[in-house]
Formats: sequence, structure tokens, C-alpha cells
Amino acid sequence: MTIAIKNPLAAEVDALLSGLGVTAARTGGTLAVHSPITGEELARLAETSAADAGKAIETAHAAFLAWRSVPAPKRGELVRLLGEELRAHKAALGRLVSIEAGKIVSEGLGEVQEMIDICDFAVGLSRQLYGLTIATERGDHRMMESWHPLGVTGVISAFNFPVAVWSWNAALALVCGNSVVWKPSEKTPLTALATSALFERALKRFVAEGGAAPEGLAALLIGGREIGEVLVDHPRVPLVSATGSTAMGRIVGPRLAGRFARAILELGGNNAAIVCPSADLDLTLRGVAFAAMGTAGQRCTSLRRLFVHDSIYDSFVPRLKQAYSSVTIGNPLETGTLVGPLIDAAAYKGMQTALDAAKAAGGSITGGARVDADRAANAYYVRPAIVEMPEQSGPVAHETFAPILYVMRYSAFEDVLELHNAVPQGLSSSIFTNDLREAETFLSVRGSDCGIANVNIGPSGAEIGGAFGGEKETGGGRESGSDAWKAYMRRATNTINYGKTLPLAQGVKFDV
Ligand code: UN1
Repeated sequence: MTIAIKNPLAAEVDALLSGLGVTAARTGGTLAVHSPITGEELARLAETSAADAGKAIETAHAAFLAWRSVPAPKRGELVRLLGEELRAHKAALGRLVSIEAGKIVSEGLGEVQEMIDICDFAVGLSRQLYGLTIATERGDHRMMESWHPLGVTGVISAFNFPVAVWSWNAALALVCGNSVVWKPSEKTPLTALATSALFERALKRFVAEGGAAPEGLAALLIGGREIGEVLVDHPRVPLVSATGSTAMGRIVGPRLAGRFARAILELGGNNAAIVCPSADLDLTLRGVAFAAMGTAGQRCTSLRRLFVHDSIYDSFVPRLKQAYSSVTIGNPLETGTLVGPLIDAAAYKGMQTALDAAKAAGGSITGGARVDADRAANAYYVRPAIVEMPEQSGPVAHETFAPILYVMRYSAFEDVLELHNAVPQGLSSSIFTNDLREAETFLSVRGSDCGIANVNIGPSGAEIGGAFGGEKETGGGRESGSDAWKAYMRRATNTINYGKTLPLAQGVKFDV
């Protein structure tokens, strides 16, 4: 007799979680977790109570008080070990990301690679948290700046990068001497549990090596908005890094400001690309296809608006439509699939609402219909949509978290730059051109107003070495590489008098 497995993905997830060292109960709780691949229920987790969240934050504060005195390169050792755990378990965690968030296999693995990369970056950084020595106007004085640990770093992350976003924040925060409290999306708590289990393994190895690691250095809060609010409002949390919608940021930002806490906001994007007459159209086609259809259009960096020059519009757009109609949509765990499911029914509804609005605004739609509904009633697969718009109006100004690409014509370069910037969001942007003047103008002060501006690359798929984030309604925060670490530390300016007199700055006299 064979035993029928009711939920094959649930069984696999259970095995993956156990293999990754997760001990938390997966049944009996109030938070139901589903896989967007089949719509089936994967687990029911216990949610963190507000009281327990408060305790975790207090413990994290106590952990910070100890951790801040551990030399930064030693803190880096813990992050190095985390990177090792991630390397060793890349396949399992990547698979879990694919099952819980619906990403294709290479993107699930790519997400874990992004975590490994930021760990490597942070390890190097742990020996480079440097300030400046500054010329002083007074004799026998020295002026410098020091960077000190800040405190508990709150991290609120979204479903679409369920674990990488934590790592961008946590790897930096930890080497900077902070503790971390994480509220992952309620849609993807299983990958968060797995990541926390890997962190605990790294911590054990760190302690076995003789490292001093306080209890509660990295905590996890499972639940919905109320738990996020505890983190946002808690006086022991001087910094919250929040990734999600602009609507979420509008609530979180002012609440943090109200208690003078810092915010790193990573909110909506409405990323565009300009295709110029000289563009290499083969390369452009691939760049546009990945950026617009990859991750089923559910990256904050996904390409949503495309401006194509009049002279190439009629040759390029039909090729793009051809690519859209032939792309393989389906189970993201199967080789060959390029577009997996939307995260849930609400995402599907949001997409249809945007398409209806586009139609009402004069848009001509290719694609966008649901596929495979008969095979998976509770999963939402769609054919990515191209919407040719007569102008940039209606839903084009909004971020819809789904694979909709609004395509518009342009004829004058100066006009298209203006249209490019004429949306409230400012995350990422691209130009496809072989004309030096166009490329450099796009990158110049007169060009893209976004936090990320690329040439001959789509707007998504950034490496961790650069600072990641955007302007305007995207929130202004920067995470990941470059000097983003400075947001996780506090700066002190120090002036030291090694002379025997007390000259005052600006020539002020005050002789008593
Ligand atoms: C996001 O969608 O929240 O640049 C982050 C990219 C990825 C990160 C996306 N490295 O597309």
C-alpha cells in the first residue's frame, strides 16, 4: 500500500526546514503559510505576541550593550561563519525560497548568493569602519570622527526577497556592533525561520571558537502588522529598515520620525527604461525581458515603463511581444520555467484592476490573462502583459506588483527624460543606447532622478557592492554596499587638545 501524500510541497518543506535546523512547530499556530506554486498550505505557525516582541527587543538591547564592545573584526568573524552556513546550505535555502515565494530555481539560489555576497562584503567592512581625521584651526589640537554602534536595528522585509533583504541589513548591522530584530513578511515566515536557524548555527560555531556572543543578538518576530508596529514604536529601537510598499512607508516613516528614530525606507519603484535609436536591440530585448518578466514582475526593481524611440518602435515592440508570448510560465521548480506564479489572489486582483484602468486610459493590452487556473485553482499564474499606452497616464504612475510593462513612444530625447522622471517613485532606471551623449546625459544631473541608473542593463538585478535604494516616494534609504553602513552607526566628532593652553575656536576670548 502506498501512503498518499496530500500536500507534496508541505512534506518537502517540512524536510527542508528540519534539515536546516528549524525546531519551531509547523502546525497548530494561527499564521497559515501557503506556497504560491500550488496554493496549498505549507504550515501553521505560532505568532509572536506583542508582549513577547517587547521582551525580544529588550533582550536585543541588552545584547547590543555587550556586542558593541566586541572588536569589530571579531564581530566580522560571526558574519563570516554565517556566510559559511549559507554557502553550505545554499541549495536547501534557495529551494525553500522558490517554494515559499514562487521564484524560479536560479532566482531562489541567486537570492541566497546575494546573502553570501553581503556577508563577504561585511566581513571586509568589519576592518574598515573608518572615520576621518580633519584639519583643525587650533594649534596642538587634533580633530577626528569616530563611528560607534547604534543599538537595536529593526528589519521589516517583504515577501519578494524574503531573506536577502534581512541579510543586507543584518550583516552590516552586526559588524557595526548592533543587534537585529526582524519582522519578515507574514507571507514568507518559513524562509525567515530557516535563516534564523542558520544564524544560530553560525553563532554556536562562533562561541565554540571562543567568541563572546550575547543571547538575543538576532531575534525573529513572526506575525502581521501589529508585530511590526511594536518594532516601529519601541523606544529601544533607534533604527528601522523597512522594505515594502509606499503605503507602508507613509505609516512607518512619520511614526519613526515622531520619536526621532532613524528610518531606512526601501519603498515602491516604478522603474523605466529608454530604448534609443542606436541601441543594440538583441541585448535590449534580453535586458527588457528579464527586468520586466523576471520574478513575475514582483521585484521593487522590476521594469514597469518602457520608452521606445519612434524610429525603432515598429521593429522592436513586435519582437518584444513575441518574447512575451513564448516565455514559459509555470511551476518555478521545473527547469525551463522563466515566469512563476504571483504571490496570491490579491496580487492577481491588483494586476487585473491595473489592466482595466490601462484599457480605460486608452491602452492596448497583449497578454495579462490567467493561465493554468484549471490545474491550480488557488495559484495565480499569468501571462506577462505588454500595454501600449498613448501617453503616460492612468495606472502608469502607480506601482502594480505584477508583470505589466507599459510601452510608450518618444521622439525627442529631452522630452523622454522629462517623462522618465515624471512619476512619484525613484528607485531604478536604464537607458539602452550606444550614443555616448545620450548615455552620459542620462547619468548626469539632467538625467535619471533615481537611486540607480544603468546603461545597457535593465533596472533590476543589482549587485550588493553598490548602495541600493531610491529617491522620492521610494523613501531615500540606502542598504547594502558602498558606505550604506554609516546609517547603522552613530558618528561622534572628537577634538583633542594636547597643548597647554586653551585657544577657543573662531578666535573667541573668554578669560576668567
Ligand atoms: C527588491 O525587490 O526588494 O536589484 C530588491 C535587484 C535585487 C534586489 C531587489 N538585487 O533586483
